[in-house]
Amino acid sequence: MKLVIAIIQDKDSQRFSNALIRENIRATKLASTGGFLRSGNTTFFIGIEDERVEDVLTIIKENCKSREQLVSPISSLGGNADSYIPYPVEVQVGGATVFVLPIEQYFQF
Ligand code: 2BA
Repeated sequence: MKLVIAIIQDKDSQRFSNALIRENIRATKLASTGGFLRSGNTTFFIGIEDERVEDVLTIIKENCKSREQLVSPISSLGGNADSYIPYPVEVQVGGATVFVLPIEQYFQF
């Protein structure tokens, strides 16, 4: 069994969630924040049998798009002068950042 951790953009979250439900794949969705943009993204925890990991990766690729995002000085201000960027910067975000971890033990009580 593996744990797939997928960090995706909020805009893709509902579509991705629906695709997982259609394929009968269980997941937990967490609201998260990117350390760089400091804007919201969504992190999915998906516990899945080894032989279905590829299916999950395919669903991620089909439902999560890469987008250009402009970082404005205002939105990059985290209340800390060190993080101030004095001009707009374009960054490419996503489609998804994915980690696949081995699961040592899995219980449901
Ligand atoms: P953020 O940290 O908000 O990063 C958003 C996008 O900004 C990144 O897209 C990347 O294109 C750019 N970026 C991040 N750090 C940068 C830096 N130091 N200099 C220049 N550009 C930078 P993605 O790479 O697609 O990442 C999307 C989100 O996935 C990230 O949001 C973060 O929440 C997560 N993530 C990415 N790599 C990660 C990692 N190694 N560990 C944990 N989370 C990660």
